[in-house]
Amino acid sequence: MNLITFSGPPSSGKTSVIIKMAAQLALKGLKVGAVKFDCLHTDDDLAYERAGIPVKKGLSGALCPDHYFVSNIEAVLDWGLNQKFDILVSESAGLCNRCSPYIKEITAVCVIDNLSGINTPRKIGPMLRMADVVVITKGDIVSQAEREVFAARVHAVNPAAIVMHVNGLTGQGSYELAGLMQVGQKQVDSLKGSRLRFSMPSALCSYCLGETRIGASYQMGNVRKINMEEQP
Ligand SMILES: Nc1nc2c(ncn2[C@@H]2O[C@H](COP(=O)(O)OP(=O)(O)OP(=O)(O)O)[C@@H](O)[C@H]2O)c(=O)[nH]1
Ligand SMILES: [Zn+2]
Ligand SMILES: [Zn+2]
Repeated sequence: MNLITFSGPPSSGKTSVIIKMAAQLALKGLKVGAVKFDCLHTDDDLAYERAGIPVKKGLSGALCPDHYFVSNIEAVLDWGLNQKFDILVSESAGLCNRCSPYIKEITAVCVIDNLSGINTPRKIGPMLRMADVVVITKGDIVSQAEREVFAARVHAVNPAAIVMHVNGLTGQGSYELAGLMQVGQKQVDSLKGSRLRFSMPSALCSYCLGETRIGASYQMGNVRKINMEEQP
């Protein structure tokens, strides 16, 4: 089975793109399954079901969804293997701009949309910087000039990535994406010994553990203070 990890900011079009891509892969006789990792709520499972794609979902609650992803991806992989999928796609809510769910040697796709603003590529960290493929959506609602500036900003942050334009509504570009996903894919039957592409920063402070009180005496662990003097 192939494993592909998709990530990207909220509402960037991940589910839409994955569903359009899966339809192209189904035309080639490939069985695709999906898993959605999110924080508090998702209806993506319903969208996948409507599209005839078997799906599991996991909600991380108070944890960073990317940390939760890592702790659960092996169980999900086993599910995919039992279901005999040809391709298992994981979709992670890109809520934590410090982290990313990408694993070395497992194809990593970042979905980012033209509407998010031209500074977004610089803000979203390893999710974009460490992706193999960057899919840009919503090109239909911006001008050609905006599309070009946005793509150039993406390229500046991740020059090694293959950048593709996909319309999540019409599916335009999904044929090419499906083709790309089949190139050089490795069969994964276990993630034993695999490593993340990026060591996720530990943010273990009192507030990670549920503290609500404000004040220095409640702040323990990994606490960092803003330098007020350094700034004009
Ligand atoms: N105009 C336009 N709308 C799009 C495109 N791709 C997705 N959308 C719309 O954008 C909205 C969000 O799309 P989703 O596919 O749910 O995005 P997502 O990244 O999976 O969202 P979350 O998983 O909730 O973070 C939906 O209303 C889609 O119909 C596109 O290329 N063009
Ligand atoms: Zn989604
Ligand atoms: Zn995180």
